[in-house]
Amino acid sequence: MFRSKAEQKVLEKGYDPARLPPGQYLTEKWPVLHAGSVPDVDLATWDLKVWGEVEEPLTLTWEQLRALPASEITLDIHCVTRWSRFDASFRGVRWRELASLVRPKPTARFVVAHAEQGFSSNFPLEFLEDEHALLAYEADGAPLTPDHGWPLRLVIPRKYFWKSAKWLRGIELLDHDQPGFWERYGYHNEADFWKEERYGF
Ligand SMILES: Nc1nc2c(c(=O)[nH]1)N[C@H]1C(S)=C(S)[C@@H](COP(=O)(O)O)O[C@H]1N2
Ligand SMILES: [Mo]
Repeated sequence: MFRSKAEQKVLEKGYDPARLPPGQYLTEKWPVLHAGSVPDVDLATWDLKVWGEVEEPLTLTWEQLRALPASEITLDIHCVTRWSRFDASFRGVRWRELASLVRPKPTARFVVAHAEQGFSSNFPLEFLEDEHALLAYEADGAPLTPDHGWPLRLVIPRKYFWKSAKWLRGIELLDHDQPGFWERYGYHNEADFWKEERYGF
């Protein structure tokens, strides 16, 4: 059976090559990728807002967020620039902890994640409800570093990693889809890495 160089490397490292989506290669480092600069964040004034199609809009301080029950996930992450990292682990808060506070309306079907400096990303609400989705403040057993999104980043499964907004400050629920930052620049709206939905609609 023919295997690409990228698949051979995955095999050599002892992983199942079926974990590597088309057009990706495995990296053991964790590359840093974003538009703009790493924001200065002051936890004393930081907050997280949840609003839109919800019964009870919410603003959480850092202490309030950290007081919510924590969960851990492990998943493979895939950047549209073709690097993949296996078994990335994150610790943080599941959406359901916030959902029980804000109570999404039945009309809530889509999400816009809002980050510092105007970055945003969009996806259907079911991806936030996924058991592998997280609002994460730790990665690989340590607090997020500033360049990976400290103090809080999203982790959205089954989509290219650009949907996983770093420096998260808000979750907006909508009854319609609304393109985010990279989506407006021509990145694919769905971003399913198994279907290679990289650019274009
Ligand atoms: N706020 C913000 N989040 C962002 C981005 C960004 O430009 N700004 N880039 C995205 C992209 S394209 C990728 S691949 C991942 C990279 O996360 P990492 O730097 O932790 O690997 O962050 C995503 N989240
Ligand atoms: Mo990316």
